[in-house]
Amino acid sequence: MSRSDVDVVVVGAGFAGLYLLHELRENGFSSRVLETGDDVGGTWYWNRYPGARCDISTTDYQFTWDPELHDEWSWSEKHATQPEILRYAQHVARKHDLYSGIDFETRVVGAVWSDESRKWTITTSKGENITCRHYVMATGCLSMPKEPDIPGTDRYKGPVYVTGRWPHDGVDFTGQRVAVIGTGSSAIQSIPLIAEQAAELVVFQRTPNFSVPAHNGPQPADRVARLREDRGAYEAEARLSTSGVPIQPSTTSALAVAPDTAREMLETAWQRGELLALGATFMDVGISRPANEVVSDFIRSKIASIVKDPKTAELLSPRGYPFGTKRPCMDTNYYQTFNLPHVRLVDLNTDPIRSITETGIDFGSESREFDAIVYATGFDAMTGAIVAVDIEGRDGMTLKKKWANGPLTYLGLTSVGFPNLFMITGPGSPSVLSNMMVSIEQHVEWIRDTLVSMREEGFETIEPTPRAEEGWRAHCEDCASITLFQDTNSWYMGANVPGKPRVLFPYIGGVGRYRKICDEVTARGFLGFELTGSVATRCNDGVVREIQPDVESVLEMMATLGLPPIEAMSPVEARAFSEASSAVRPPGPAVGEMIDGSLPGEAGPLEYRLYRPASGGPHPVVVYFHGGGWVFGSHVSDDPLCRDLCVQADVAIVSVNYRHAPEDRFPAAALDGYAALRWVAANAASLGFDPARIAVAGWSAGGNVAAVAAQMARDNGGPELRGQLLLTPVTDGSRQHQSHTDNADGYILTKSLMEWFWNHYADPADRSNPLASPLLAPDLSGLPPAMVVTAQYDPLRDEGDAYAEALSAAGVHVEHLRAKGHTHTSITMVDMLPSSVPPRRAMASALRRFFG
Ligand code: NA7
Repeated sequence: MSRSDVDVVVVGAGFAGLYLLHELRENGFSSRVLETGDDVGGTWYWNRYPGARCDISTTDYQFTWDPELHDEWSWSEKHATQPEILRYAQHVARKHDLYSGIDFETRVVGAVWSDESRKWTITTSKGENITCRHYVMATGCLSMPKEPDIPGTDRYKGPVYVTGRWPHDGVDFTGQRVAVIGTGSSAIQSIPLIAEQAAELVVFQRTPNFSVPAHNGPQPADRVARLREDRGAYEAEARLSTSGVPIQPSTTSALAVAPDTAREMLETAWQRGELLALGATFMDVGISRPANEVVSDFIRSKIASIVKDPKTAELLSPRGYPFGTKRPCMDTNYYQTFNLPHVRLVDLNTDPIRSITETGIDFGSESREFDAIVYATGFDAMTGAIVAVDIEGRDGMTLKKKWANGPLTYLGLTSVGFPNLFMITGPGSPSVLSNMMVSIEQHVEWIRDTLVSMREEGFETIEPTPRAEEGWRAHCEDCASITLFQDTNSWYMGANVPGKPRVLFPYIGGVGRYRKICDEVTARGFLGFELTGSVATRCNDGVVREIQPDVESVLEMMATLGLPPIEAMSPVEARAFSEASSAVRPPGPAVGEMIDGSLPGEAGPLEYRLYRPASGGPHPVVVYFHGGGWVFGSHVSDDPLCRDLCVQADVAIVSVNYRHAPEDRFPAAALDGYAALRWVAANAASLGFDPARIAVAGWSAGGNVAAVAAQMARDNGGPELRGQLLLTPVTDGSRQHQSHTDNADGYILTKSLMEWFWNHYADPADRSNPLASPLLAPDLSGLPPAMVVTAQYDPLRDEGDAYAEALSAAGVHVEHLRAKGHTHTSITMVDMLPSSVPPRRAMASALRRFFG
């Protein structure tokens, strides 16, 4: 085969390009690797600024695919310097004869797909056209320095240095007046070393960063020991971890420990000198602002204890954004450097740069001369290098145009309209939120296995489907929206480059989850991809992940507990089990007042709990019915949900117990529900409620009781209701709906558990009675406005949907929320699942609307 027509063209000879070249050769694919630089190394080739180091320990930041490397190469430090990592890359390239497969000093200037030939044509800076079946961008996430967006940059006559394009023979700042603009990782690593040489150093800071000490030295003893003991297990754990470094995830909330204990735990993490240690101390640092503040406060206190001038310490202290939502930094003596008399910090928020001048910088009310200016202003991250060249896919569409509002990919690996184009650590993959080595190896192996599989099956093209790509975008957004990342101006969000779309570019669901998803895509016959070849075409269209990521984590955690199915228990055992589970959940928000009492039910007293908001009354009131399949639960079993609705909707809630089956079967619960509603309405004024504003609400079987109570109120002369809020309600005892099959198992409420509930509650003959199955009522007109919430992964989904549709068809005003990615129980999990907040917020808004 000629060099101008190969199976695969790879752009970039960093760690990704090197490993991919090796794997392509091993598997008999012809290839060309094109590299702009004159040597291998990628990031570690370009970023030669003083102090450049990897922030991940050398026990973890190294290849695993060649086990011999572990014996041949020994790292001299815990965090390797740039020259050492570059030597490592060169060693790997020499050992595996990879230099011979790379065209150096060769840039790609164009790439065009042809549907006719089913090939890409790549044009290089050397004027060569190379055709290839597959085109892989191994261009790195932080390889395109950001254009300087500071006025007057081209006026300055002295030497200018950009951290990401540092001169190969180094720079001597001895005796010079130096300006450093920027305080990200590159600046934080280089400033202490530049300060050692410079006569005067002025640091221009726009946003302070959180930095933790590297405590560099030998490799961490505990990790070395684990590697020696069982390297395979260690590496496997890294691959399935959250960030690509084996760290046991915390199960402790930062808010659940005493402040002194939290400090001690954080001090231990601080002393470890590992980038991820502080964030991993508590389970909720990334998702809860108050929990994050515990860590942020700790770091600020450290800064205050290191930096002698309190004003400078305060300027260096990040405020207003959560720890971890901008890339945290690691340093050696960064904060200490500001104690040196010749080092000064300028806050650009109070003293902005007016202009770079011929001889220095005009800022605030000052003009200063400098002998050198260092731009440590960062990168056009994640997408900059990919869209730098117009990659023209099908129908003349370029990736740049397609991504104008944010990158659209399937798995961060591929994109619709660009057949046979692969990105390594592309946007939509864990990439910069992970140990890059782990993510690079996973992507290389996935691409390799995909190409081998296509060749074996006679396929020539692979391209994701629009549905799969949109599904992946939505999943990435679901993952991002439960974190604190979205409110911070970071390069993760594209916020550092003017005009760049604002989305979270990397996938934040975790390395392990991501790997499992990619493996699942392959195992399900390339789910979400269309494959074509001269012999066949195949398309398994679909969305690989729709469940909310935090809901999935809870299900995974529960699966590991191996709990017995409730339907194997007696009702008494099931009640005890339900109470025990309730005892360990977060309580929910504080309300103004809680009063327990009893009211007359249909056949005797019923307990209730009244939740009253702290605001002044009289409040509208919601009569609430708990879940528990008519068998278990009580007036207090949905306590967190009731508190949440009370606070968010600013309404009073009266949560009512009702008689339970099997002791009291149908229609006991329905009759008690209606009796309780009548009693609350009759006593509304004396209880401090607004008697004109009453609604019903309920979850699950309680949703059934609420819906039935609303029908009974309509048919029996009141009370008049302003609304009904039904959360994943039971509406139809026939259980013929498709969701009972689709979601039969695996989502806590199972098909067989639902059957167990019905068997305890009602005889088959009774189940078609509208008091058991409100969906089967002959007439649904004249009912109060409704909000019906159904969950995608709930056996009851379709009967809830059907009730919403039937109400609407009968002329009832209905708000119907289909909660994507949720289960029967997840929306009730207050303070446990961030993804359940929006549906509950919508429920509270509906209550407010009911009451005007
Ligand atoms: P970063 O982390 O993007 O840091 C760039 C820094 O430059 C940051 O402090 C920026 O402030 C600052 N900056 C950028 N533009 C300007 C302008 N116009 N004026 C003033 N200050 C500016 O890049 P690094 O190279 O340090 O690190 C990149 C990654 O490499 C790092 O996270 C590791 O993953 C390795 P801002 O915060 O935007 O206000």
